[in-house]
Amino acid sequence: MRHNQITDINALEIIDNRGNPTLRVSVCMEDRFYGRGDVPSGSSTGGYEAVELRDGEARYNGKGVRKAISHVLEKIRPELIGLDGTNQRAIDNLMLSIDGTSNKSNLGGNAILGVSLAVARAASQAVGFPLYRYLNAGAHILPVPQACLINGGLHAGNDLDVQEYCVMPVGAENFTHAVQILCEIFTCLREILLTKIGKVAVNSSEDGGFAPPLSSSFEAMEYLTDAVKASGYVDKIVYGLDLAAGGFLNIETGLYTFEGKKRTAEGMKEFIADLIQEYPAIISIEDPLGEDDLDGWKMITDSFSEIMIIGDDLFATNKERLTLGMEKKIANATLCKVNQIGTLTEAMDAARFAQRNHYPVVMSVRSGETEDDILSDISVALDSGLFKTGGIRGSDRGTNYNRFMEIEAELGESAVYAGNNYKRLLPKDGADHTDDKQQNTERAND
Ligand code: 2PG
Ligand code: MG
Repeated sequence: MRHNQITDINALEIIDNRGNPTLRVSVCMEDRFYGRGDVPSGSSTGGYEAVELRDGEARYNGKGVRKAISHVLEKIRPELIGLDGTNQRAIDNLMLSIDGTSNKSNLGGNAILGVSLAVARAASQAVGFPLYRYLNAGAHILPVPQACLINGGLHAGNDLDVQEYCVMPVGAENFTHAVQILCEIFTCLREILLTKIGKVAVNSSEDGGFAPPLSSSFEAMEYLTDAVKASGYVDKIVYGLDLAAGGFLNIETGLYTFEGKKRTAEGMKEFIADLIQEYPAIISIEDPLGEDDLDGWKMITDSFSEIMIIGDDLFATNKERLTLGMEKKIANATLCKVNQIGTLTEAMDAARFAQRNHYPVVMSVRSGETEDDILSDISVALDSGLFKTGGIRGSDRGTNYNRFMEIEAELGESAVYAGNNYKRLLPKDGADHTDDKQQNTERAND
C-alpha cells in the first residue's frame, strides 16, 4: 500500500476579514493527519491573476463560493483520494490538468489553491515537520516585515490615491524586535493623527492600517515620518509605497488620473521622483503603472534603478509574465501572492525563478485574509527577505506576525533576520552572506 495517502478532502464556505465568503479546505492523510488552507482574496486585482470563482447569485452579493466548493468535492476530491500527499508537485499538476485552462477558470483558482495549501499542511503533519521545514529543510531566514501603516486607494475610504505607505524595520535586531518597532511606530502615528486631525483619522483601513482623511502623498509621508521620528527609530526604518496605479489608468487615453492631475507615464515618473527626493529613505515602489504599460514600466525601471521597482499586478506571480519582464528588463523585483497563480508549486516556482534571476521577492498577503498564517511558513521556506503584512490591526494581520515570531523562537540560534540584506541577492562571489550573522549585524548597523 502507498504511504502518505490522501484519505479525505473537505471544503467549507467561511468568511474573510471583509465579510466576504472564501474557502477553507481540509485534507486528511492516512486517516489521521489533517491540514487546512484558507484562500485569500484581493480587491486591487490584476488582469493576469488566476480566476477567482464566485457564484454570482443573490446570496453574499454574488460572492458566494459554493460552486468552487462543489468543484473541490466533486471534481478534485475523487481524483486525489489515494494519492501520495507528499508529492505536492504531482498533485498540483494533476489539478492543473483537470482544470485544463491557462487561468484556472474551469475549477476556479480559489478551489485549486485551497486544496494545494491544505495538501502541503497535511503532508507536513504526516512527515512530522513544521510546514516551513517540510518545504525547505534548510529554511532559516526571517523576512523584514513591510507593514502598511497608512492606506489609500481601494483599501481606504479617503482621498489618498497611493494604496499603501509602508515601513520596514531593516535595522531591527531580529523579527521579534521588528514587530515591537512596528507596533511602537503605529502607536506614535495614532497619537499624532489624533492630535493633529482628530478621531476620524484613526479609523482602520481594509488592510489594518490607518485611513486618515488626507489627499496628498506628501502629507501622508509627513505623518508617517513624524511618527517614526517620535518613536526614535529613524535609523532603523526604510519606506515602501504601493501605487497600485493600474486602477487609475484610462485605457482609452493612456492617462492616469492620479493625485489631482491627469498624468502620462512620464508624469507618474515625475511624481515618484519628487517623492523620493523629499523622502530618500523610500527604497521601493510597487506597481507605479498599469500592468500592460510595458514601455512606461521600462522607462520607470531605468529611471529608478537604485531602488526596488516591484511588479505586483504586472507579474501576477506568473513565471511567464516574469520571463517577459526579465527579457524586457522591466521592474527589478516581484511580489509573490499565492492566489494570483493558484497553486503552491507554481507560486514557489515563480519565486525561485525570480530569485535566480536577481529579482528580489516580496511575499505578500492579500487585502482579503483570514486568520490563516500559512504565508509565513511559505515565506520562510522561500528565504524571502521581505514580507508584506498589511497593517497592524486585526487578527487577519496579526496572525502572520505571530507565526513568524513563533518560527523565529523555534529556529533559535539558527534563525537569521534578513535585515539590511532584504533583497537577498547573491553577491558576485556567489556566497550568500545573509547567512553570515556577523556581516548581517554590521549591515544592520550601517
Ligand atoms: C496589493 C494587495 C495587498 P490586494 O496590491 O499589493 O496589499 O492588495 O490584495 O487588494 O490586491
Ligand atoms: Mg500591490
